[in-house]
Amino acid sequence: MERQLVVDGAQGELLRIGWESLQDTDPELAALLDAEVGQQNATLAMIASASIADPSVLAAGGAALSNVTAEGYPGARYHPGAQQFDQVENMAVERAKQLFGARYANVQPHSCSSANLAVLAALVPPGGTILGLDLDAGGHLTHGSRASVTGRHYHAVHYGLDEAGRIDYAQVEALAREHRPKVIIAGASAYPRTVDFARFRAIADQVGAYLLADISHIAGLVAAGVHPSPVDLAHITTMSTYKQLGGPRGGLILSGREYQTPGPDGRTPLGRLIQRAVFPQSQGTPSPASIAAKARAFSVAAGPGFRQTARLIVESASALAGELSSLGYRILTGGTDNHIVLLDTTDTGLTGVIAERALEECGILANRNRIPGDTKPPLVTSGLRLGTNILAQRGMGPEQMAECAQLLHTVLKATTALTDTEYRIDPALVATIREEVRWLCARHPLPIESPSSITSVGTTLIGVGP
Ligand code: DSN
Repeated sequence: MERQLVVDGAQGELLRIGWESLQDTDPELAALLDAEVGQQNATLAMIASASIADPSVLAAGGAALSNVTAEGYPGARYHPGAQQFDQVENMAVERAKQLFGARYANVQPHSCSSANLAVLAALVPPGGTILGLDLDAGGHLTHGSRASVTGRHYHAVHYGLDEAGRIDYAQVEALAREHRPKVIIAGASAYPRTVDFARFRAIADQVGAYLLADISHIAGLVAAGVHPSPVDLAHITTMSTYKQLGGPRGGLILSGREYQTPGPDGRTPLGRLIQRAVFPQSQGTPSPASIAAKARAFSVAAGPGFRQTARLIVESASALAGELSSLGYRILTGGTDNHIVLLDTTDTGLTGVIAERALEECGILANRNRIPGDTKPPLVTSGLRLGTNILAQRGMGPEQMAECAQLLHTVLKATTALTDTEYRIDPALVATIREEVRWLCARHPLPIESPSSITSVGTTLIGVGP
């Protein structure tokens, strides 16, 4: 009789046994992991590059599939034993294509930085010219910053923003005509406005460049149809899967109607070039459990709940920008079209890093960010970047943004800078704000929150806990 290979619930049992074993054998590590869940529940996370993974995504990422080593692609592996993994990877590819309306997907990149490196390696010879948004204007390291290999191995030229803080498309065009880049990169890490991918494509066509759209920050909005999609406009689209997609740490490469367009050699289709550029040219073995988690996340993102959250993200960010403006803060570009609100901290007398640290003490997470014309170094900065991804995942909408803005305002107003990095704030006020934040979070629990943790936060606050 054939041996039974399918054991219902085996993976779940393994996760349960694993957790029990961790608690028994490594209580210190288990306690840290537990504390992280508690902290995420009780903290107002406004990190623009973060989202919360559904528990089913976390479970897939912890699967025994992780034990499979299989280089290559489904059906063409360099190791045996990839029956399940082949199906999982094909599933992830198909789900990614369906979610974004793409014709080609590569789910193997370990991050979007890896994805960008692979795409550039495929399309640009060493020393070739690339054109991307300047880091100080909101670009990303892998868009040609000198701090990244992309700024060292390629001749990187940068466009910036106009006086209103919007992408200066006239400058993009002028620089493209002058430098004839092989690749133009459209994408940002700190840009609160809609990106005009059609305009980028028109410029790329004028100079015979490939257009790479890096949508890491707005992947969720694009998937939900809340931001215009670049997938059929750009030659290649890249993204991280965790920033706004609620997926695992990882990257994704897509191509739409250009997937069969010839690469720089005039022959090889882009899709085939990218396959090779990821494996074997820039990565070895893929991460099978991460790919399973991506497959799950793409499925979650295809659901109606995700679209609703995406709309809430944008409406909340806009409301937050409005509330902060009325409290007297200078919001870059005067508002936002996406999930990002950029605040200039100069008028508050605080640097970005002080604002970040004072807020963190009070249970609010937002990170420092350089702003155009910033005179402070990257570890200090004059800006604060806020994001509404996780607020919306908590079910918060525009009606909660007055409360969030008021919490931010109370902390920033009560903070006194002593130097660029040192500050003073009344510990009693910190304690009060922390409780207010915990209470707000308890009223809007995360998808990862268990009923018992909701109760314990609530009872602590009303003082009837043990
Ligand atoms: N790119 C960084 C950010 O936007 O925060 C991290 O992935």
